[in-house]
Amino acid sequence: GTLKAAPDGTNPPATQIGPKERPEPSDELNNVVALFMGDITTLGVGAAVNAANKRLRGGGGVDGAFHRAAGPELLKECEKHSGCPTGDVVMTLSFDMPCSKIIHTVGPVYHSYPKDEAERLLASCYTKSLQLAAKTGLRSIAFPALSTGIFGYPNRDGAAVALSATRQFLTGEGKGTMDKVIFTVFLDKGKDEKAYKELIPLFFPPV
Ligand code: AR6
Repeated sequence: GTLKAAPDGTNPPATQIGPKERPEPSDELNNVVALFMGDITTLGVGAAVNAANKRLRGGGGVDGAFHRAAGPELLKECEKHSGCPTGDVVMTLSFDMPCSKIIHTVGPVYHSYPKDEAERLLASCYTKSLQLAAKTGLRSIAFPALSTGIFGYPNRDGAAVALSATRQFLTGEGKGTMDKVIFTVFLDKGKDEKAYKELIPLFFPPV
């Protein structure tokens, strides 16, 4: 949670790691947030969030895993949509997957935006996914580490954005809407696991 001053001492750091002030500890909130190491497509949650691309036509990474797990019907349903802008969300059926719905969201390609814009777009993916799940009456949601794979968002910064947006939602407009918000880190990525294990207690401090 320490902030490094910019080398010239003027600019604020582009990405704040950890909240500005220690948030109010809450058992109720802490019980909502969970970390899962493994394949997101196996989870029987209300909404499983896919890290898609703007065309919504499948791809590699976790997107490939969603399409393999859901089956070919998913691509057919995605083809009904003209696409999805960066920072936005589209909901589809889940077909052969155990979750109730899939929320496809498109994270920013990290190097295509100024840092603060990339951060705003990534936060929007988390916030809009939570809003859409809540609006649909789904009380649990699982996220992959959006944008941190092929799209190149730094793992630790990405985790901070995810946790910050989630805390803001759960303590504000989304109060009481979610039983579980699960952050999944994939087996081959020790980096995300480390980032979430360090940052969860900063954004959701133990009581
Ligand atoms: N379960 C959970 N997490 C996973 C899984 C899985 N089965 N598979 C990978 N991850 P990425 P992005 C993690 O690259 O950076 C696609 O081509 C992975 O380790 O899937 O948002 C799309 O079509 C990483 O931590 O998504 C887009 O074009 C995280 O999921 C583009 O990639 C996200 O990595 C999106 O890139």
